[in-house]
Amino acid sequence: MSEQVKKPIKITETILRDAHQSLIATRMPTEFMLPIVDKMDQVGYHSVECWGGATFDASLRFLKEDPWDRLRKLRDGFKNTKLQMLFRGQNILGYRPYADDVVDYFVQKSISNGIDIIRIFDCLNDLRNLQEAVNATNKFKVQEGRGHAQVALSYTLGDAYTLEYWTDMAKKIEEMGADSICIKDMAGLLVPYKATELITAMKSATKLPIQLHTHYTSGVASMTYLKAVEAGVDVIDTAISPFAMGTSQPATEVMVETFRGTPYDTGLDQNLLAEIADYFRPYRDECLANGLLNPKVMGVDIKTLLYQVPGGMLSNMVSQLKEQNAEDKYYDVLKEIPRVRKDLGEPPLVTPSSQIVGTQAVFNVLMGERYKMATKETKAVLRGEYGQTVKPMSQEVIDKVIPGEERITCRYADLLDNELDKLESEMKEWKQQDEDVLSYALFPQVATEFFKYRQAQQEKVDMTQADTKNGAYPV
Ligand SMILES: [Mn+2]
Repeated sequence: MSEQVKKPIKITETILRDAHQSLIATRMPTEFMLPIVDKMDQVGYHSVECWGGATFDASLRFLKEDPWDRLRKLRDGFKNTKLQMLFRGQNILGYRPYADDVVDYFVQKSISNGIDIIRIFDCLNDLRNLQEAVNATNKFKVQEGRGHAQVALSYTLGDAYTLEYWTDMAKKIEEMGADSICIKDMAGLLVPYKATELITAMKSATKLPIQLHTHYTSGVASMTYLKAVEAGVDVIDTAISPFAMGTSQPATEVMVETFRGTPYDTGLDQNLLAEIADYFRPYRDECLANGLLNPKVMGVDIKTLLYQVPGGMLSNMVSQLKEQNAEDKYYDVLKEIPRVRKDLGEPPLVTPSSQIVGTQAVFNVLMGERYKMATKETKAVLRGEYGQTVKPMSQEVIDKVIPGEERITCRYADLLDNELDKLESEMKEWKQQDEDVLSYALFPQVATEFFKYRQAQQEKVDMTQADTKNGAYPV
């Protein structure tokens, strides 16, 4: 790039979604977010990521909040800034594949309640699992006058993941009607000079804007952003400093300062960012004091780079081994993880494939015989229910784990009947808004508990007008 050509880098702020999901188990309540929204709205971010991922589950399960209500309140406050969410393709925000009618309706309601940009990913990078959500976004974009379908590729390393693989995917994403592409590096595996190669190659393959999302876990993230920006990336994901670094994103203020006075100058106001950081800093201290924020997740976890395994997956594995009094098997399992990953077609390791591969590796080591026992999820992957992997799965393992069973080669959701009507009939006694059926679809038990809680709260409010003389209170 010649020095005269200006290309301001755009910033997606993650404090209201990934930053607190990564550092404090997604426990930031809506009431804490709202007072700072007005100030955040003045910054001029490309977007604020604030919904989806684990926020939906955590709101209902732990915070006893209606996630739809959070979205509407944030939409009310952010008058100028685009709101962004993370969406797990055909799994929406849940843990099973849904029929297309549920995917469509969830996309529609996300947009109509306030989402602008939907970042859609699949743990196998099987684009067939993303097409319905992209189509739905494009459809409701026209209807609502708001919406942007971003397809995210889960970044990973391995023989199959060549520059040709990534550029080929970029072309396919453009063909499928997406508005932009994200490289989603959930484990912090993309190192700086590889970022130069990757972004250069992808920019030459597609005209779509490219956004880079990474985590600081392995310690290289801000250098990776620097090289990616020099190679032409359009948008980077950052977190305001009190909730940056560690397992979260690079700090917003640091990246803004890095590019100041260069052709990539973001133009964002450091004083305004400082005021926003001032708001979140005491909350960080509070989270450190109450244990919600563990100082362990703030450092550099170099094992992530050495073993190419996401940090969260390693800590799961350690606790699984501890439960079995088998901590001495740690290195055996570490060696087994890439073997299982190969057997299953070398998928990226991201929710849920990371848990499936990790758990199966633990089983293989502890049972003393590989695939003597296979989990329900391993079987489903081998049957093709999660989609197509980049490499073929091991025939030997298929024959051992699901002998004689039929394997699926079509898009799994093509086998599913529409299910909205059935879901609606199951939960109709609790329904207070259209969106409730979607909360129920994603988390049937958790949502039902929440609906009961909500009703009890509402009845408590009614209590003020209750017949106090007769003590006729709902308890
Ligand atoms: Mn992330």
